[in-house]
Amino acid sequence: TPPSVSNVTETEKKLVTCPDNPPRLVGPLRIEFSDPVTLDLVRSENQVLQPGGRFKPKDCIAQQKVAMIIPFRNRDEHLKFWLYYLHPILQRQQLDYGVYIINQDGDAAFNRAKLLNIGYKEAMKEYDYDCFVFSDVDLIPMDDRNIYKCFNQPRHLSVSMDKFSFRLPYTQYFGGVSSLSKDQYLKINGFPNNYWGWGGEDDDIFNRISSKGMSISRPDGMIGRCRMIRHERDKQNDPNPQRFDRIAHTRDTMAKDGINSLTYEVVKVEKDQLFTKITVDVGKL
Ligand code: UDH
Ligand code: NGS
Repeated sequence: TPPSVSNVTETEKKLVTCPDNPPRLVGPLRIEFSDPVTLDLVRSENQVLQPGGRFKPKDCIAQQKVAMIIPFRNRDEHLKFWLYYLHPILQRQQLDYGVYIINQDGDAAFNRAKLLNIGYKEAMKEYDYDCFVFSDVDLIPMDDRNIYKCFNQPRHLSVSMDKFSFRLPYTQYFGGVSSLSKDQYLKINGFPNNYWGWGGEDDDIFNRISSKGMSISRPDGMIGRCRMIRHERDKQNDPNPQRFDRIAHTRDTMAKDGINSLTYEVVKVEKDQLFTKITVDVGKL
């Protein structure tokens, strides 16, 4: 005879897949950057995390295993805000996730898209992720219903940024925060490795997606609101004069330039409670 309900202990309860609408979401969030936060404060508020900024819900099985990939160099103040706001959001979203800071070593020209490819590769070495969220370090969602997971089509998440008056700057815009499943990412051969300096790499990614017959999924404009932490242009990230020529030829170059041609050296791996920081030598132009 089956045990009566009262005899079933917590550990015997069969875990089911987490729901499409996570029950603890709160909707619109107050996001501000006037008072700085410390890593120790963020650590004390996120004691549920496993080393490396890893989390999985305990009362259900997450729908997706998501690697959060952040391209990074010398933005520690922004990173603290990102960790402060995002960790609790991602936990309410019931994701099985890890946070990867991909830190470009040295002071040659910044290469955002190559850092994102490295994040994909390094995260896959550690766990069987099926989804990748690529987020700039200075963008914070203003509504936790903007779920940082993957969808049937590549997803653009930062659709309504304060700096663009809460609108898309142009229809094809794919910058800021995006997500691709492993299959979607591999279908486009990952991202370009040869955009040094600022601009165009996100348009190249858009071109890759549309050339493979995929479309862009987006949250609605209210749920997709987000704030950017204001900053000046970084050193070694001036506009790349080659970017217009590059994005005009994505279709010809993408088969040979991407995750299949990625080369780099890992310089250092640091496991914090809040993140895994991987310092890499990406080479130079
Ligand atoms: N990033 C770094 N360090 C750098 C450069 C870029 O961490 O030195 C990362 C970071 O995650 C950032 C992302 O790359 O969010 C995108 O780079 P960006 O913030 O420089 O790009 P954005 O378009 O700004 O936001 C361009 C300069 C705008 C100057 C405006 C002056 N008022
Ligand atoms: C486009 C850039 C994108 C950039 C977007 C928003 O012009 O890389 O502006 O830039 N494309 C090219 O330069 C080809 S922003 O207003 O955030 O500075 O993401």
